[in-house]
Amino acid sequence: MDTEKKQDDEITLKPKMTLINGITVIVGSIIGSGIFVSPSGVLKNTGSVNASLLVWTISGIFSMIGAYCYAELGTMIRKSGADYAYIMETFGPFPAFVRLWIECMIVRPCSQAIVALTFSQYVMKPIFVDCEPPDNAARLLAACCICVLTFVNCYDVKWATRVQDVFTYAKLLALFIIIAAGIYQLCQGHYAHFTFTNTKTEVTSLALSFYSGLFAYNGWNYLNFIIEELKDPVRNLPLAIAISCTLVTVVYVLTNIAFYTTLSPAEILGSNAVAVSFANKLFGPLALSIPVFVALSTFGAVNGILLTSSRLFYAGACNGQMPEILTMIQAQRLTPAPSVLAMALLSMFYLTVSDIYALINYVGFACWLSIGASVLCLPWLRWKQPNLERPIKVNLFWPISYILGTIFITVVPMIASPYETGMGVLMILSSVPVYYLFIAWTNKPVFLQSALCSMTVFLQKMLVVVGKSKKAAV
Ligand code: LEU
Repeated sequence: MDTEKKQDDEITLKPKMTLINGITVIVGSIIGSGIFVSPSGVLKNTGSVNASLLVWTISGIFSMIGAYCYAELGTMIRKSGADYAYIMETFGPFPAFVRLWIECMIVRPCSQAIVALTFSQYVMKPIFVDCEPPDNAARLLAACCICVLTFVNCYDVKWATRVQDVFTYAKLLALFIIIAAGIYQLCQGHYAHFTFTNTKTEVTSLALSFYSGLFAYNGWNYLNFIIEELKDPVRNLPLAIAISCTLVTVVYVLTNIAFYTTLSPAEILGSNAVAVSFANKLFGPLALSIPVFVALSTFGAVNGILLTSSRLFYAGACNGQMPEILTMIQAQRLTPAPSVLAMALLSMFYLTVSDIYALINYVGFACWLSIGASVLCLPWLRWKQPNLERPIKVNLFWPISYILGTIFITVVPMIASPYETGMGVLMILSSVPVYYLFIAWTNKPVFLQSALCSMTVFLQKMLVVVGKSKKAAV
């Protein structure tokens, strides 16, 4: 009885998410803007339609292999923060901090800003039919989208997962409509574009085509970030991963096939909103529904990124590698409000950067490299800690294949574009002074410690948040 009461009093994130919520978190995070904008990026670098379809299929399989490895890691190390927790457990605090830094400070907020911008551009498309929407208006609307979702995520985890569910169904519906139209087109004999003509053979462009494809599949590891909130994770995590990754791969490949039944390679290359061009050709007056669906899709993806990324901040703070305020949970709503707000503020900061697409290129290779490093934890832990309980044990063939794939997609572009790589390396290196100043330096002068402490208390009062198990102190 006492224990129950103790459990009741403890302020912590509760496992509220079911299998279906888990699937929608993954599918809803993966499907965002990529399937609507990446087809041109993939085609540009492969040269032919059939080679593009192969890249889309292989990217899906590659993501599935990664996700399968993450199922072993996630059920073995059941901690929020995923990659960060695995690297911490395997390689220690410094590499884990570097991973946390790249992901929290650059990759996630940048991706969120990009997806939010795609949202606002599609929302405004029906108003600005013949021209590009004004840049500032797009950024402002993207900020509004982030603010609304920040409120939802601070208010109730249930609401956040409900938003995720509804928008996932909406985006799947949009893709199913496109696929059905594609099947109809195929039955009418429209398959003239499916050839290998003009396929590029340079290794570099092949690697770059995978960058575009993999961006669209990115998000398959997001459920691992919030595993502490998933009910029965040993059963639900692997099931959710398997169902979502298969679904997304099939849907993405079929959607691309549908695009190519109707649009020529030249038309795809010339369009930065492929789905809209497709709909304009086939759906007549109903074409307007597609930008609406794309807007819904990206809105849901922003929610997925916010929901999962805030837990990364939270996990980092719980390990003493982020400010203490981020470990705190809103006393009445039981949501990690400070982490959600931190993520939202950073994303809005990136909305003010003039060329955020360039920024994400700089860190693209770091992103895949660090996911590869997390997969490396799997064989490493098998070797170093063979007795850890592993509810799922994958064949070592899979992590090794994934790591080889990672080496290909990171090393080749590194050699081909040293400038982007240099910028990426600089961003990674910026974590070193931060680590030594704020984390490794433990005996800071008293005035600095008390200043940091008063700031935490001030923010704590402002946000009405408390640390884990400290309800009585409120
Ligand atoms: N896969 C997502 C998309 O296509 C992006 C990712 C960074 C969540 O928009």
